[in-house]
Amino acid sequence: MNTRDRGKPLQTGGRRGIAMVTAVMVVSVAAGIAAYLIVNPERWGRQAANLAVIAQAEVTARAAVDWGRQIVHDNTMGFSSSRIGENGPVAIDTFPVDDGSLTLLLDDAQGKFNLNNMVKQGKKSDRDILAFKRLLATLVLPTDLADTVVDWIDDDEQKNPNGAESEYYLGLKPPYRAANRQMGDIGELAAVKGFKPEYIKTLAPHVTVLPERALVNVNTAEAPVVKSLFKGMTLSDAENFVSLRKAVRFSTIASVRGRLPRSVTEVLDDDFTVDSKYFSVKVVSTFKHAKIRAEALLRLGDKNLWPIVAWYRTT
Ligand SMILES: [Ca+2]
Ligand SMILES: [Ca+2]
Repeated sequence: MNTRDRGKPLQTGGRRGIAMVTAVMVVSVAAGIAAYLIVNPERWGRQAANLAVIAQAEVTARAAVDWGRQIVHDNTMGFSSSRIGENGPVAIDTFPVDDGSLTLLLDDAQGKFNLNNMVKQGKKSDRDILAFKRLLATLVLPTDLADTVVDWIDDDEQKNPNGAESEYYLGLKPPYRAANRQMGDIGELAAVKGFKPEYIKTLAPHVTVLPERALVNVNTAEAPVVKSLFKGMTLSDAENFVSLRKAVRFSTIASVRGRLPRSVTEVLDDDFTVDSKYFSVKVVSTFKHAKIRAEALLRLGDKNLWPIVAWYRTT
């Protein structure tokens, strides 16, 4: 018998041993549950009822998101004179449902600067980086933060002059690596070099992360973000621009170009958009004593269909 043959019975015996231990553990756990049910039937019943209530609140939250999809669909089909987000978020407050209520808040998701735009196909996009630096400057934040975000997102490990790649993050306690992929949540900024909590607090109302390159919609962006899109634009210019569009929305890129101040001399068609395909929906679902908070990102696709849910999460 060679070494390999000699090993087989031992391995089989080892598996049997593991199976025995597993079986004993399963029986022990089952016996523990049975004993708990016998000793605490009322408590078990309350816990089961609690889970059922929470599940119902969750189902209602998901139904509310579907309601939001329908509203976005109807709105973007042109049944309304203005798009969601152009006059602020659309709110449906405490709509009653059986044994509970739900609250819905719908908004345009492209009225903020999309941090993921700064990297195109894994490589940095200088024009978008400059736009973000202008936004940081307007908010009186260090412009170097743009370089660290770009390194966090780009797919290489080559550090930008003021950036940081895994070499830096691996020196932290606890160590971790640069994501080297698109950001999935704005909360990731807390892991990026240089982002103090107060910086994130200042920046958060003006930035977002969308799952693809998605331009800022100038019909919904606030003045600091509008200013960041156009080199040479002052904050006062941007505030005038926002006042103007509140009276009449911009329906074409050309109509925006015609309304820009003379100080803005260079504009490309893919610097901004006048229509959005991403919308956010926030839901609060209450059923009996359970409350679920959820949010979802909706993306328009086929205009005849409801938007798809890009992601859904409870918060
Ligand atoms: Ca990188
Ligand atoms: Ca890099």
